[in-house]
Amino acid sequence: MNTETATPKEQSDETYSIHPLSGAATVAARTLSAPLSAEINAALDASPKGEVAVRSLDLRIPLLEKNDILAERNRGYFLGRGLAALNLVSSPGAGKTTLLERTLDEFAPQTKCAVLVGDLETDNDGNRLRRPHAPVAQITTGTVCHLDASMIARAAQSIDLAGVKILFIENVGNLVCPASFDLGEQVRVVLLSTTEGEDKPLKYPPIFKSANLVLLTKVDVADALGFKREVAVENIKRIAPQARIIQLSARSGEGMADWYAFLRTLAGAR
Ligand SMILES: Nc1nc2c(ncn2[C@@H]2O[C@H](COP(=O)(O)OP(=O)(O)OP(=O)(O)O)[C@@H](O)[C@H]2O)c(=O)[nH]1
Ligand SMILES: [Mg+2]
Repeated sequence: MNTETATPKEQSDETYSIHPLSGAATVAARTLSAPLSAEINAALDASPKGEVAVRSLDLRIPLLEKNDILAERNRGYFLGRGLAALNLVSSPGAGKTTLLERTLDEFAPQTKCAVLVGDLETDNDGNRLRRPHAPVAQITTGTVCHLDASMIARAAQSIDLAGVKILFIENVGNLVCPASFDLGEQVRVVLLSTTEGEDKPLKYPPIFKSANLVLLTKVDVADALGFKREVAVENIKRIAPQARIIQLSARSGEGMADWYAFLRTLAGAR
């Protein structure tokens, strides 16, 4: 039973909300994105209704570029703090939270980690991840099918990042939408589970093309499912030759040492 007291849900004028569940920030962090965000939002408000989606703004910042600008600010902020941010993306249920639960138990006691986790509704994943030694905040997006850079900027300020070397961002379970949204991460990790079939890299290429690392998860049940690991690896290599591949199971522990070695290298490089 976690003895920490959850802080009240943060009020927001946005449609999403952020709930620091453990390791909440005790002092207000410096504002990360508000000034730029306000400037861009003012320009958006000033634009005639319906036009913003199809033409450049006066600032010559198309709509999606707003996210990219905020993502670059996040990246600089994370680098400046000496932490590595990983964006974990996958279809629903590929095993993101289970992997992070085990990682927080086995890896985070030596190397301080924090987690921002996104879901449309519920604090379930955030509560699964709550540990006394790891700050965790849940972002509930409402109807939005992905996290974006402004959500991450606000959520990162809601927890105490002092001493944190690795910041995990568990994205909303979705193999399509998160591909277009840079969060300011250093490493994009795409999870493909054995329960999904070997062909997913071929059918959903954008997300795999954007990966730095692909984790083939739930390998403990591969044989029972008739899942052909070598075919999946071949498909990943075809679509994402740039990505490193690690096969693992957060249940049996197979491959977890490779994952931790990857994280250790990342943390050591900060
Ligand atoms: N056999 C097996 N099952 C696993 C493994 N990892 C996760 N699972 C199971 O897969 C289901 C989904 O796992 P989660 O960790 O909740 O998946 P998720 O990607 O966080 O799901 P969303 O956040 O809803 O997208 C759960 O029933 C887990 O117990 C694994 O390595 N092996
Ligand atoms: Mg999850």
